Amino acid sequence: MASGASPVAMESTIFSNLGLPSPANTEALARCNAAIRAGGAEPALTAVLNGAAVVGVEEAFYDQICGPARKVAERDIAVAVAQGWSYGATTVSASVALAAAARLRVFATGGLGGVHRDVGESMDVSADLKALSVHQVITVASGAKVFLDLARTLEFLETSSVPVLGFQTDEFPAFYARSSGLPVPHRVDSAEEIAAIARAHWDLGGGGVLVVNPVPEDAAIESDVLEEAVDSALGAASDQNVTGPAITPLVLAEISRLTDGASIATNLALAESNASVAASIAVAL
Ligand code: PSU
Ligand code: MN
Repeated sequence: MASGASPVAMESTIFSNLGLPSPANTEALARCNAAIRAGGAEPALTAVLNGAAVVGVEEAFYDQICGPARKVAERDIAVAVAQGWSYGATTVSASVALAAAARLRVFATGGLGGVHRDVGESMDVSADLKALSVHQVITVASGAKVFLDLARTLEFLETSSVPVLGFQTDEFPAFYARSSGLPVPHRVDSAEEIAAIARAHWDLGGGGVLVVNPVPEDAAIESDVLEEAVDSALGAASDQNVTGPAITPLVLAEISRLTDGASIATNLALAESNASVAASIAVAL
């Protein structure tokens, strides 16, 4: 930052054993880094490593990043630091909090956490949504993860006063699929437009801005195939009585099994595309 680089923050959960299987996780990290650098920006991976909250993990730690982790949401950062966890993998909420603390303004991820479909019973709403409303960071994601309740996730973002900007799209993307049938409140077509909106939002004391970028067309999964996989993955989670933070890793792994690994290639492509869009926004800012 001192040398004038435009940093783009990233989370580590997606690259750990809680996100993508090996070796796809190593490939994902390399592709996201390359996409950010190709866009003229500088990657800043976040994690808790050996009790230190890090923004800008050095390459020497990549083996650790792509290995076994404990999941760290925003509220867990303090615990992981004080207890000296060897590897706490940051979720979106933790990454956005750390990015803001280090004065980084742009963050790229795959898919956001959000409102779970069984929210009526579980009250499970990801801390990602609250972090987005509080911290002055632009998050670029392919919407929220498709096994969530996307309509309620959008409602929650409205209640939290988070501007939701469709990047070159009129629809809220469905993570592995380009379309959810839900309109975005606003469409934007350039990085400069996003930078101007974020500056105006921050001038008014606003928090985060969400930019949603659909997965590239050639990597998208057909919506009907996806819905079937999601239904049976959620069924498996409920049969195994998995709840709380363990749900997301299990459901992602089940969808990968049910799509014969297709969802992994899709996840890599969308993360890379989001990294590239985030780089252009960081440069524009
Ligand atoms: N998107 C992915 N892979 C992931 C996640 C999102 O493509 O592993 C992770 C992110 O770290 C996100 C977290 O913040 O899942 C949400 O978990 P929860 O629903 O428990 O808040
Ligand atoms: Mn949750």
